Amino acid sequence: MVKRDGEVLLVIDVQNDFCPGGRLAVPGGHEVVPVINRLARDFRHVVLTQDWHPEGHSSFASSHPGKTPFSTVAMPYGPQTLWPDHCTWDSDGARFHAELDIPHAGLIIRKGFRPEIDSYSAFFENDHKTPTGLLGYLRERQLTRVTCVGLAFDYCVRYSAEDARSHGFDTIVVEEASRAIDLNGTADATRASFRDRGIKLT
Ligand code: VGL
Ligand code: ZN
Repeated sequence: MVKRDGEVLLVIDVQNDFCPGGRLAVPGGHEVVPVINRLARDFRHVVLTQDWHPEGHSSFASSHPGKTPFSTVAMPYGPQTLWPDHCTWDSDGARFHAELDIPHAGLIIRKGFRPEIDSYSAFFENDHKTPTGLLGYLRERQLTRVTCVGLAFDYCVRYSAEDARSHGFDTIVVEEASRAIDLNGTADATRASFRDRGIKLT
């Protein structure tokens, strides 16, 4: 059933590096692809995001001598988890999964391209201030209900959904179309946060 005009599907970071074989593989990450392809057919409006980092990005453990992936460092904007190098712009790992098939997607938002700041949310970078432009796009297009899917459930999907909700969008996350990294309990913490904020989990 085709959704009404105010609805948008936000497809987060379905990129090779987040799928098995990639540099920051999310368990079962590739399994979301057919689910999202099917879901997308019901939406007139689809936005894709792409994690898009320069070489030597400050979120990479390799940029911090002596640090290992999945540890935390203090950044000017707050604590930052360090990751293996991933989604370096124009690399194969940064490309969308080859089977992602959403030709009618109207916008691709790239995020994390500033060397000194990471961006989980599709709306704001990790300082919670630097905008990606998505908020203005959705408002100008009069899209008021956001359905979030993709990778990873407990990072980029979580922060995108939370920002959508806190800016007044009716917000839904389809768990079957998402997979978690789950670093020490982050998947459960995400479900609890969604409950507290009125984000619907289906
Ligand atoms: C993501 C960690 C680092 C994500 C992106 O897409 O969830 N996670 N960069
Ligand atoms: Zn990243």
